[in-house]
Amino acid sequence: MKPSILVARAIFPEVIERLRQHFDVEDNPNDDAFSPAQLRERLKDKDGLFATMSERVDPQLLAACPRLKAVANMAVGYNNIDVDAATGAGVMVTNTPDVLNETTADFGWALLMAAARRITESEHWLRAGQWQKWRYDSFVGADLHGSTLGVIGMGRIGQAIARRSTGFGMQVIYHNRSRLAPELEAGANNARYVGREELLRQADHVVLVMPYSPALHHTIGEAEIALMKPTAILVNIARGGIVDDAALIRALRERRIAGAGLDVYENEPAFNPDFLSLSNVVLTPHIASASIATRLAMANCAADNLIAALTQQEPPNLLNPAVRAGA
Ligand code: 8YV
Repeated sequence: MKPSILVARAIFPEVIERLRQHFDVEDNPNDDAFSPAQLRERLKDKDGLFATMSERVDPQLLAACPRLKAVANMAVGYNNIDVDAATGAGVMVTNTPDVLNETTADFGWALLMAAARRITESEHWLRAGQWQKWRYDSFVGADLHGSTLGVIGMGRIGQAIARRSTGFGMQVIYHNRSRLAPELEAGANNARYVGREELLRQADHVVLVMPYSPALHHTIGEAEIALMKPTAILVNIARGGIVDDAALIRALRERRIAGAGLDVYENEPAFNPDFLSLSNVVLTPHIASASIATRLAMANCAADNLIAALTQQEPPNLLNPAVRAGA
C-alpha cells in the first residue's frame, strides 16, 4: 500500500502527478482555504503533508494526526511549523532553501528600485489621467547608484542581494546573527559587518531578509525606524511580524523615512488597510519567489523531500535530523 498524503493547496499539476507515482494523494485543486479544524480532519489519517506557509503545524494538529511522519513545506521560511513539537511527535520537517535565492533577490531589488524611483506611485498618477505637463520636480526620488545598502539577515538571499549591488557601485553594510566568513563577505560586494543600530543609522536604504522567530517580533519598530535617514527606503521581503506595521505606517505618513517596499505584512493577507492610503509605499502580495521556474522548483523540491522522507531515504532538506536518527 502506498503512503497517503495531503497536498494542502493547489500546486502545479505535473508535481501532483509526480506525487501520485509514490503516494495516495488527496489534493486541493480548488485551492479551498482549510480552517485548522478542516486541516486536522483531512490530515488525521495521512502519512505526509505537503504544506505552504499558510498551514499552521502546531501541537494541536500533531496530536490529531498520529500517523503523520513528514511535513514538507513549500517555502524556505518555516515559522508556520512548530519544529520542536514536530520533533517531539517524531515528524520530519523539510523546507525549500536555495532554489529561490536568486529570484527572491531580484524581487528585493525590484521593490527597492520601485520605491526609490516612485514607479508605482507615478504609474497610478499617469493611469488616473493626471499627466498634463512636465515638471522639474515630478516624482523626483532617491538615487540607488553610489549609495550604501544595509542588509539585515545576510543568509543566502541576503548575499544574493548584496552581490547585485556591485553593478550600482554601492557599498554594502550588513547585520546578521553571526559574522560571515571573509570569503563570503568578499563575495557579497565586500559587505562590512556592523551593529544593527549602526546599520540603521548609516544605510541609505535597508533591506530585511532575516527569518522570522518570536524573538524577532517587531524587531523593526518605532525606535529602529527613528534611527533611519529621512531619505531612506525600507524593504521587507522577510516575514510579516518582523516590522511593527503600525509604527511603519506612522513613519511613512509623517515622512520620517522616504518610502518602503513591502512584500510581507503582519496578519497577511488581512494586512493593515492604512497602508493603502499612503503613496510612498510599494505593496505586493507576498510574491518575491513568484517566477514560474522558481515556484516549480520549490514545488519539486518539496516533493523530493516528501518522497525521500516517506520512502526511508534522507530528505535533502531535513530540518530536524533528530527524528531520523531516532527512527
Ligand atoms: C513562498 C516564502 O511563496 O519561501 C518562503 O519562505 O515566503 C515564499 O517564497 C511562501 O512561503 C509559500 O509557502
